[in-house]
Amino acid sequence: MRIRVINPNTTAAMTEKIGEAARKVAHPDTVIIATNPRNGPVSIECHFDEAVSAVGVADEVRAGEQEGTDAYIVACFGDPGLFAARELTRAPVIGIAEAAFHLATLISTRFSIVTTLRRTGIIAEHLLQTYGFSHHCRRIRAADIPVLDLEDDAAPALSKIIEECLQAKEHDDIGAIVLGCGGMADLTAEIQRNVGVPIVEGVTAAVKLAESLVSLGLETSKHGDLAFPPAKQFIGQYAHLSNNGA
Ligand code: 5HY
Repeated sequence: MRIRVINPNTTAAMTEKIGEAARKVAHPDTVIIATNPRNGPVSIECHFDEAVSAVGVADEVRAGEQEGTDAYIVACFGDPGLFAARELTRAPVIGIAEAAFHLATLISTRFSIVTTLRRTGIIAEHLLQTYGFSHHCRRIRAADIPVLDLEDDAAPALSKIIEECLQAKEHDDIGAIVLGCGGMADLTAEIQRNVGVPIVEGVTAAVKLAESLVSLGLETSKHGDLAFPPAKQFIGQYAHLSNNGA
C-alpha cells in the first residue's frame, strides 16, 4: 500500500520529520512517500497561507495520481485543500485534524486542542464545526509558538506545549489532548510522558485511518460533491491545472 503524506508547507526538514513519524506507525507493507509542494509558504499560520497551500496540495495529489497512490494524507492541522483534493482522486484523502478528532472521540468524551499560534485557533474552530466535533472539544489552546520554532532546537517550544497541555489537564475537564500541528508529530511520546493523559497526534492517526480505509476497499465517493472536477481550462500560472473532466 502506497500512502502519500503531503506536508502542505514547503519546509523540507518538517516533511522529513512528518515522514519519519508516519513510518514509525505504518504497517510493514505500507510505503510512506513524504512530499511537500515546490511552491508555497514555508509555514502555514493564517488564512492566506492556507489558501495558497491548498493549490500546492492539489499539485501533490495530481503528481500522486501519476505515480499510483492508494491514499493521501494532508499533514497540516488546518487540513488545507482537503475537499478539493478529494475531488481529484478516488483514493481516500485524510486530513490530520479530522483524523485526530475522530480518534480522540473514540477514547475520550471531551478533548482539548493545543496548537501553535493563537491566531490559528479559529481555523481549528472552523474545522470542528465543519466536521461536527464542536461539542466534543472543550477548548482550543495555543502554546504561542511560530510553527518553525518546532524545527532545529524544539526544546523551548516543547516546554511551552507541555505547559499548555498541563493547563488543559488541570482546568479543561477533558480526557484527551489533540496536538494542533503536523510539526509536533515527533514530540508525542515526550509530551505523553510529561502530561499523563492520552495525546492524539494527527499524522499517526491519519496513517492508521488511511490503512483501514484502503484495506476495507473504501474509496472517496465520486457520487455527489466529491466527483472529479468538471472539464475546465485554467489560465496563466494555473494553466497546468486545466483538465478535460474525469
Ligand atoms: C501545520 N501549520 O500543521 C499548521 C499548524 C498551525 O505549517 N503545519 C503548518 O499552526 O496551524
